[in-house]
Amino acid sequence: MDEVIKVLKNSCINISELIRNNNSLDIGKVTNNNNVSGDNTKILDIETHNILTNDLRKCKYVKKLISEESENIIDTGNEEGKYLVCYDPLDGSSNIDINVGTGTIFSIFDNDKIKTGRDILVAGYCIYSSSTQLVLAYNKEVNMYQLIDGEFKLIKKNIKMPNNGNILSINESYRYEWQHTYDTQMIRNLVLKKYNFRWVGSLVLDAHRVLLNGGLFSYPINKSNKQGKIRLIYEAYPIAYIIYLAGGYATSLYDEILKLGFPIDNIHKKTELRLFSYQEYIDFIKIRDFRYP
Ligand code: AFP
Repeated sequence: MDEVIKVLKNSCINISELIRNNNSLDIGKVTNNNNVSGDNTKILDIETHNILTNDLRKCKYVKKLISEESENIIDTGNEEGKYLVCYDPLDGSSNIDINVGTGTIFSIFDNDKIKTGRDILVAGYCIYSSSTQLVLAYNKEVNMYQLIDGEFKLIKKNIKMPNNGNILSINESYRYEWQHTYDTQMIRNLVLKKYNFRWVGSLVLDAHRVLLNGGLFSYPINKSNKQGKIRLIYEAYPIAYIIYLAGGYATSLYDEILKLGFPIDNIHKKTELRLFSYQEYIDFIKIRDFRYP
Protein backbone atom coordinates (compact mmCIF):
# COMPACT_ATOMS: atom_id res chain seq x y z
CA MET A 1 0.00 0.00 0.00
CA ASP A 2 2.79 2.44 0.93
CA GLU A 3 4.28 1.87 -2.50
CA VAL A 4 0.99 2.79 -4.24
CA ILE A 5 0.65 5.93 -2.11
CA LYS A 6 4.23 6.86 -3.01
CA VAL A 7 3.41 6.57 -6.73
CA LEU A 8 0.30 8.73 -6.30
CA LYS A 9 2.29 11.36 -4.41
CA ASN A 10 4.93 11.48 -7.16
CA SER A 11 2.31 11.73 -9.88
CA CYS A 12 0.68 14.63 -8.02
CA ILE A 13 4.06 16.39 -7.74
CA ASN A 14 4.55 15.97 -11.50
CA ILE A 15 1.04 17.30 -12.19
CA SER A 16 1.70 20.27 -9.92
CA GLU A 17 4.92 21.03 -11.87
CA LEU A 18 3.05 20.69 -15.16
CA ILE A 19 0.42 23.21 -14.04
CA ARG A 20 2.91 25.67 -12.58
CA ASN A 21 5.31 25.60 -15.52
CA ASN A 22 2.94 25.79 -18.48
CA ASN A 23 0.80 28.45 -20.07
CA SER A 24 -2.59 27.95 -18.40
CA LEU A 25 -4.37 29.28 -21.50
CA ASP A 26 -2.76 26.51 -23.57
CA ILE A 27 -3.28 23.58 -21.21
CA GLY A 28 -6.82 24.82 -20.52
CA LYS A 29 -7.81 24.50 -24.18
CA VAL A 30 -10.66 22.18 -25.06
CA THR A 31 -9.74 19.11 -27.15
CA ASN A 32 -11.95 17.75 -29.91
CA ASN A 33 -13.17 14.96 -27.64
CA ASN A 34 -15.76 14.73 -24.91
CA ASN A 35 -15.27 12.19 -22.13
CA VAL A 36 -17.72 9.38 -21.47
CA SER A 37 -19.78 11.63 -19.16
CA GLY A 38 -20.17 14.11 -22.02
CA ASP A 39 -17.89 16.78 -20.49
CA ASN A 40 -15.62 18.87 -22.69
CA THR A 41 -12.16 17.42 -22.25
CA LYS A 42 -9.28 19.86 -21.86
CA ILE A 43 -5.63 19.23 -22.71
CA LEU A 44 -4.74 19.10 -19.01
CA ASP A 45 -7.43 16.46 -18.37
CA ILE A 46 -5.69 14.18 -20.85
CA GLU A 47 -2.16 14.95 -19.70
CA THR A 48 -2.99 14.34 -16.03
CA HIS A 49 -4.80 11.10 -16.93
CA ASN A 50 -1.69 9.97 -18.82
CA ILE A 51 0.68 10.81 -15.96
CA LEU A 52 -1.36 8.93 -13.35
CA THR A 53 -2.19 5.99 -15.61
CA ASN A 54 1.39 5.47 -16.81
CA ASP A 55 2.83 5.78 -13.29
CA LEU A 56 0.27 3.46 -11.69
CA ARG A 57 0.57 0.85 -14.47
CA LYS A 58 4.27 0.53 -13.60
CA CYS A 59 3.51 -0.20 -9.94
CA LYS A 60 3.40 -3.98 -9.58
CA TYR A 61 0.86 -3.89 -6.72
CA VAL A 62 -1.79 -2.21 -8.86
CA LYS A 63 -4.18 -4.54 -10.65
CA LYS A 64 -6.84 -2.26 -12.11
CA LEU A 65 -7.51 1.42 -12.70
CA ILE A 66 -10.66 3.50 -13.04
CA SER A 67 -10.16 7.01 -14.40
CA GLU A 68 -12.70 9.67 -15.29
CA GLU A 69 -10.98 9.90 -18.68
CA SER A 70 -11.16 6.22 -19.59
CA GLU A 71 -14.43 4.68 -20.72
CA ASN A 72 -13.59 1.23 -19.34
CA ILE A 73 -11.70 -0.26 -16.41
CA ILE A 74 -7.98 -0.46 -17.24
CA ASP A 75 -6.27 -3.78 -16.50
CA THR A 76 -2.58 -3.19 -15.74
CA GLY A 77 -1.68 -6.82 -16.43
CA ASN A 78 0.41 -6.87 -13.23
CA GLU A 79 0.32 -10.45 -11.98
CA GLU A 80 1.06 -9.51 -8.36
CA GLY A 81 -1.47 -6.69 -8.52
CA LYS A 82 -3.92 -6.51 -5.63
CA TYR A 83 -5.29 -2.98 -5.66
CA LEU A 84 -7.84 -1.03 -7.68
CA VAL A 85 -7.00 2.68 -7.89
CA CYS A 86 -9.80 5.09 -8.90
CA TYR A 87 -9.13 8.72 -9.85
CA ASP A 88 -10.41 11.93 -11.26
CA PRO A 89 -7.09 13.12 -12.70
CA LEU A 90 -8.13 16.77 -12.86
CA ASP A 91 -11.21 17.90 -11.00
CA GLY A 92 -12.44 21.38 -11.86
CA SER A 93 -11.36 21.53 -15.49
CA SER A 94 -13.48 24.64 -16.14
CA ASN A 95 -11.07 26.50 -13.83
CA ILE A 96 -7.77 25.66 -15.57
CA ASP A 97 -7.52 28.53 -18.05
CA ILE A 98 -8.60 31.17 -15.51
CA ASN A 99 -6.02 29.96 -12.98
CA VAL A 100 -8.46 28.99 -10.25
CA GLY A 101 -7.64 25.94 -8.12
CA THR A 102 -8.08 22.39 -9.41
CA GLY A 103 -7.20 19.00 -7.96
CA THR A 104 -6.71 15.26 -8.30
CA ILE A 105 -9.03 12.97 -6.33
CA PHE A 106 -8.21 9.29 -5.73
CA SER A 107 -9.00 6.17 -3.74
CA ILE A 108 -7.50 2.72 -3.32
CA PHE A 109 -9.49 -0.52 -2.84
CA ASP A 110 -8.54 -4.15 -2.46
CA ASN A 111 -9.69 -5.28 -5.92
CA ASP A 112 -11.24 -8.50 -4.55
CA LYS A 113 -13.14 -6.91 -1.67
CA ILE A 114 -15.40 -4.20 -3.01
CA LYS A 115 -19.05 -3.89 -2.17
CA THR A 116 -19.53 -0.24 -1.24
CA GLY A 117 -17.56 2.94 -0.61
CA ARG A 118 -16.95 1.70 2.92
CA ASP A 119 -14.37 -0.70 1.46
CA ILE A 120 -12.00 2.15 0.60
CA LEU A 121 -8.55 1.54 2.10
CA VAL A 122 -7.07 4.95 1.33
CA ALA A 123 -8.66 8.12 -0.04
CA GLY A 124 -7.03 11.40 -0.87
CA TYR A 125 -6.89 14.48 -2.97
CA CYS A 126 -4.21 16.89 -4.10
CA ILE A 127 -5.05 20.55 -4.57
CA TYR A 128 -3.24 22.70 -7.15
CA SER A 129 -4.00 26.18 -5.88
CA SER A 130 -1.96 28.99 -4.32
CA SER A 131 0.00 26.08 -2.86
CA THR A 132 -0.03 22.36 -3.63
CA GLN A 133 -1.55 20.40 -0.77
CA LEU A 134 -2.27 16.74 -0.28
CA VAL A 135 -4.99 15.40 2.03
CA LEU A 136 -4.73 11.68 2.83
CA ALA A 137 -7.22 9.55 4.75
CA TYR A 138 -5.36 6.43 5.79
CA ASN A 139 -5.18 4.29 8.94
CA LYS A 140 -8.32 5.98 10.32
CA GLU A 141 -6.71 9.44 10.26
CA VAL A 142 -6.93 12.42 7.92
CA ASN A 143 -3.63 14.25 7.48
CA MET A 144 -2.71 17.24 5.37
CA TYR A 145 0.64 17.84 3.65
CA GLN A 146 2.02 20.75 1.67
CA LEU A 147 4.50 20.59 -1.17
CA ILE A 148 7.50 22.53 0.15
CA ASP A 149 10.93 22.31 -1.51
CA GLY A 150 9.82 19.38 -3.67
CA GLU A 151 8.45 17.24 -0.81
CA PHE A 152 5.07 16.78 0.85
CA LYS A 153 5.54 17.97 4.45
CA LEU A 154 2.94 17.24 7.14
CA ILE A 155 1.21 20.50 8.11
CA LYS A 156 -1.93 19.28 9.93
CA LYS A 157 -2.34 15.93 11.68
CA ASN A 158 -5.55 14.06 12.42
CA ILE A 159 -7.94 16.70 11.06
CA LYS A 160 -11.29 16.91 12.86
CA MET A 161 -14.05 19.09 11.45
CA PRO A 162 -15.62 21.78 13.62
CA ASN A 163 -19.24 21.25 14.77
CA ASN A 164 -20.51 23.91 12.40
CA GLY A 165 -19.27 26.44 9.89
CA ASN A 166 -20.48 29.68 8.35
CA ILE A 167 -20.20 28.96 4.62
CA LEU A 168 -22.82 27.65 2.26
CA SER A 169 -21.54 26.16 -1.00
CA ILE A 170 -24.11 25.48 -3.69
CA ASN A 171 -24.56 26.52 -7.34
CA GLU A 172 -27.76 28.45 -6.90
CA SER A 173 -28.15 29.10 -10.62
CA TYR A 174 -29.91 25.70 -10.78
CA ARG A 175 -32.45 26.78 -8.12
CA TYR A 176 -35.38 26.64 -10.54
CA GLU A 177 -34.30 23.23 -11.81
CA TRP A 178 -33.97 21.52 -8.42
CA GLN A 179 -36.39 18.65 -8.07
CA HIS A 180 -37.47 19.37 -4.48
CA THR A 181 -37.51 22.30 -2.05
CA TYR A 182 -35.22 21.02 0.74
CA ASP A 183 -32.13 22.83 -0.52
CA THR A 184 -34.06 26.07 -1.00
CA GLN A 185 -35.34 25.86 2.58
CA MET A 186 -31.88 25.02 3.86
CA ILE A 187 -30.40 28.03 2.07
CA ARG A 188 -33.04 30.32 3.54
CA ASN A 189 -32.37 29.06 7.07
CA LEU A 190 -28.61 29.36 6.75
CA VAL A 191 -28.75 32.82 5.17
CA LEU A 192 -30.93 33.94 8.09
CA LYS A 193 -28.20 32.57 10.36
CA LYS A 194 -25.74 34.84 8.48
CA TYR A 195 -23.96 32.11 6.51
CA ASN A 196 -22.02 33.36 3.49
CA PHE A 197 -21.97 31.83 -0.04
CA ARG A 198 -18.82 30.45 -1.71
CA TRP A 199 -18.69 28.35 -4.92
CA VAL A 200 -15.32 27.57 -6.52
CA GLY A 201 -16.78 25.07 -8.99
CA SER A 202 -13.98 22.57 -8.29
CA LEU A 203 -15.45 20.00 -5.89
CA VAL A 204 -12.05 19.31 -4.42
CA LEU A 205 -11.68 22.93 -3.23
CA ASP A 206 -15.27 23.39 -2.10
CA ALA A 207 -14.96 20.13 -0.12
CA HIS A 208 -11.59 21.17 1.33
CA ARG A 209 -13.22 24.28 2.78
CA VAL A 210 -15.93 22.18 4.42
CA LEU A 211 -13.27 19.81 5.78
CA LEU A 212 -11.24 22.60 7.39
CA ASN A 213 -13.94 25.12 8.36
CA GLY A 214 -17.19 23.13 8.43
CA GLY A 215 -20.39 24.29 6.71
CA LEU A 216 -22.36 22.86 3.82
CA PHE A 217 -21.63 21.77 0.25
CA SER A 218 -24.57 20.63 -1.83
CA TYR A 219 -24.95 19.47 -5.44
CA PRO A 220 -28.57 18.31 -5.71
CA ILE A 221 -30.10 16.67 -8.76
CA ASN A 222 -31.52 19.11 -11.31
CA LYS A 223 -33.26 18.92 -14.66
CA SER A 224 -29.97 18.82 -16.60
CA ASN A 225 -28.35 16.36 -14.17
CA LYS A 226 -31.15 13.98 -13.27
CA GLN A 227 -28.85 11.59 -11.40
CA GLY A 228 -26.71 14.40 -9.95
CA LYS A 229 -23.41 15.63 -11.39
CA ILE A 230 -20.75 14.26 -9.07
CA ARG A 231 -19.21 10.97 -10.17
CA LEU A 232 -19.71 8.36 -7.45
CA ILE A 233 -16.61 6.18 -7.71
CA TYR A 234 -13.81 8.69 -8.17
CA GLU A 235 -15.28 11.92 -6.75
CA ALA A 236 -18.07 11.30 -4.20
CA TYR A 237 -16.72 8.14 -2.49
CA PRO A 238 -13.21 9.46 -1.72
CA ILE A 239 -14.42 12.89 -0.61
CA ALA A 240 -17.14 11.25 1.53
CA TYR A 241 -14.57 8.92 3.11
CA ILE A 242 -12.32 11.84 4.06
CA ILE A 243 -15.20 13.95 5.43
CA TYR A 244 -16.57 10.98 7.37
CA LEU A 245 -13.19 10.13 8.96
CA ALA A 246 -12.85 13.76 10.01
CA GLY A 247 -16.24 13.62 11.79
CA GLY A 248 -18.54 15.07 9.11
CA TYR A 249 -21.39 13.71 6.98
CA ALA A 250 -21.65 12.95 3.26
CA THR A 251 -25.00 11.99 1.79
CA SER A 252 -27.22 11.98 -1.26
CA LEU A 253 -30.75 13.07 -0.40
CA TYR A 254 -31.48 9.98 1.74
CA ASP A 255 -28.40 7.76 1.70
CA GLU A 256 -24.92 7.86 3.14
CA ILE A 257 -22.62 8.05 0.12
CA LEU A 258 -20.30 5.39 1.49
CA LYS A 259 -23.17 2.89 1.81
CA LEU A 260 -24.08 3.14 -1.89
CA GLY A 261 -23.18 -0.02 -3.81
CA PHE A 262 -20.05 0.10 -5.98
CA PRO A 263 -21.42 0.40 -9.55
CA ILE A 264 -19.01 -1.98 -11.24
CA ASP A 265 -21.22 -2.12 -14.36
CA ASN A 266 -21.56 1.65 -14.56
CA ILE A 267 -18.23 3.05 -13.41
CA HIS A 268 -19.04 6.65 -14.40
CA LYS A 269 -22.31 6.68 -12.46
CA LYS A 270 -23.28 10.09 -11.08
CA THR A 271 -24.83 11.00 -7.76
CA GLU A 272 -26.11 13.87 -5.68
CA LEU A 273 -23.62 14.92 -3.04
CA ARG A 274 -24.08 16.82 0.20
CA LEU A 275 -21.26 17.44 2.69
CA PHE A 276 -21.97 18.75 6.16
CA SER A 277 -20.44 19.44 9.49
CA TYR A 278 -22.58 18.23 12.41
CA GLN A 279 -24.93 21.17 12.91
CA GLU A 280 -25.75 21.64 9.23
CA TYR A 281 -26.46 17.91 8.96
CA ILE A 282 -28.95 18.07 11.83
CA ASP A 283 -30.58 21.17 10.28
CA PHE A 284 -30.90 19.43 6.92
CA ILE A 285 -32.39 16.24 8.38
CA LYS A 286 -34.98 18.33 10.23
CA ILE A 287 -35.99 20.07 7.02
CA ARG A 288 -36.04 16.86 5.00
CA ASP A 289 -37.82 14.63 7.50
CA PHE A 290 -39.95 16.97 9.58
CA ARG A 291 -40.54 19.88 7.21
CA TYR A 292 -39.05 22.15 9.88
CA PRO A 293 -39.39 25.06 10.48
P1 AFP B 1 -14.69 17.87 -13.67
O1 AFP B 1 -13.97 19.12 -13.88
O2 AFP B 1 -13.85 16.78 -13.16
O3 AFP B 1 -15.48 17.46 -14.86
O4 AFP B 1 -15.78 18.08 -12.48
C1 AFP B 1 -16.30 19.32 -12.14
C2 AFP B 1 -17.49 19.14 -11.20
O5 AFP B 1 -18.07 17.88 -11.35
C3 AFP B 1 -17.15 19.39 -9.73
O6 AFP B 1 -15.82 19.53 -9.47
C4 AFP B 1 -17.86 20.69 -9.39
O7 AFP B 1 -18.35 20.72 -8.08
C5 AFP B 1 -18.95 20.74 -10.39
O8 AFP B 1 -18.47 20.07 -11.54
C6 AFP B 1 -19.31 22.16 -10.77
O9 AFP B 1 -20.44 22.10 -11.57
P2 AFP B 1 -21.21 23.39 -12.10
O10 AFP B 1 -20.37 23.95 -13.19
O11 AFP B 1 -22.52 22.84 -12.57
O12 AFP B 1 -21.36 24.33 -10.94
